[in-house]
Amino acid sequence: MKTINLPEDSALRNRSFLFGTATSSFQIEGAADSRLQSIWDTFCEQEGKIADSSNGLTACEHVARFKEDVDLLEELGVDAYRFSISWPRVMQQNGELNPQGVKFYIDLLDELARRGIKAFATLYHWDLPQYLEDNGGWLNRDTAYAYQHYVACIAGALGPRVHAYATFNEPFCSAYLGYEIGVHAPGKTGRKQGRTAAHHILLAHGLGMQTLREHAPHAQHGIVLNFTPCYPVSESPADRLASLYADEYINQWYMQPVMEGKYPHVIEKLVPEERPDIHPGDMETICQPLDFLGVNFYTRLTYSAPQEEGELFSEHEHLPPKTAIGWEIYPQAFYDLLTSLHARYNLPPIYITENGAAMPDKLENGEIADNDRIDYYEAHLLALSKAIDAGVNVSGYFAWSLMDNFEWAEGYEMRFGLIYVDFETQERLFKHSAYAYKSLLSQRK
Ligand code: IFM
Repeated sequence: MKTINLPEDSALRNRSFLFGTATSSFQIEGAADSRLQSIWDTFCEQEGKIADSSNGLTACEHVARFKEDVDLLEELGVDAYRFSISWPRVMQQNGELNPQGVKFYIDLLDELARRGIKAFATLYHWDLPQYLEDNGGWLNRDTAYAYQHYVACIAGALGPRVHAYATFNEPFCSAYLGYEIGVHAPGKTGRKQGRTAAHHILLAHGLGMQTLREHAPHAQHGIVLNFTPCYPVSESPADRLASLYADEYINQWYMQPVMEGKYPHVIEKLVPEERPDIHPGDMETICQPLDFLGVNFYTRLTYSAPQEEGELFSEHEHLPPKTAIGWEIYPQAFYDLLTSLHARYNLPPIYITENGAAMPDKLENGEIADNDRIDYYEAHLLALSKAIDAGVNVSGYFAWSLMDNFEWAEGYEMRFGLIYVDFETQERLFKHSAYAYKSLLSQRK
């Protein structure tokens, strides 16, 4: 069986470097009848939004099978598990906790603790309660305060069980994909909407950080941002400028406010009506000290000068080689990203909170020989190892994902798991990549 090979002296071969796997609530939990409706339930009900017309009602039945899933984590030998808390599962519409939902997470956390696995909980991984969306969702500033209330309630209820909290997972996806180009829930479009949603989510992050410091002082707190590094297609000044604007619009729009309390210069390129409404004090609230920065990395994109009036850049198709979801495999960008963030910002310790690949897995003779995924992991872990050698402070790495799950607009067609899930029978099966990950983890010194 293929293995993941790293140099003998790699920092990743040291036991002090934390390894884990990641999931999120809507993608795995199922048990939709015991929680409020979320914006993703509503989105899935609309025709043509999800590639295989599926939904998250059942998913991986994780609520019913969480003990079995924690067994799998233990068998993999991970140090930590990153999951998300479903706001619509733990809160009721009247603003009070839902005891049944809270009990599920307490049971999960206690089970993880029994196996010595650290819990990394994300407080928002895209499943906004639908009743809040009915009031404007992230376009409504009040949602940031509703989020703060939810954070205070759940952090208090879970007590000292959580090792690290992330306020948000990938605000770019919620704001841009959900409110600007409409390919994710709630499916709204328009630049003003996208920028407004981003601002309110960032505001909620800042409020959430303040609340976590008060209600969960024992834990580490941070945020998880996704980065798609931007490269110019040529060295021409126009292409380089376009690529810079793309980076500011897609990546730094979230990073710079969180780290430095300001939006990147590209905001000045937007007409005033497209800019978010920033109230006095907002940027200071957003810029809270972080215990860690979560970095999600999958791929890069290339850019050239805009073709049309009003555009800032022109984005190109992914180049080969690609994963099953069509994203370029370019591990050099992972190294470039980490070293450039390190050079530019005064960073807290980083966790790589997601990295992985959808591959065209084939179940043959009861096995999935996903050598392509093993190659992906090896190349990216190597890039990470080199970035650490170059001085970047990275404390841990989470593979996305523990198991195949509901891949948003792609439904169940894209499989990112180390563990295969048969969605008919809910049987779980270690892929060869899971054995390779397990072997890498067990050989640490
Ligand atoms: O499945 C998603 C996850 O929910 C957020 N980050 C990217 C993954 C792969 O698309």
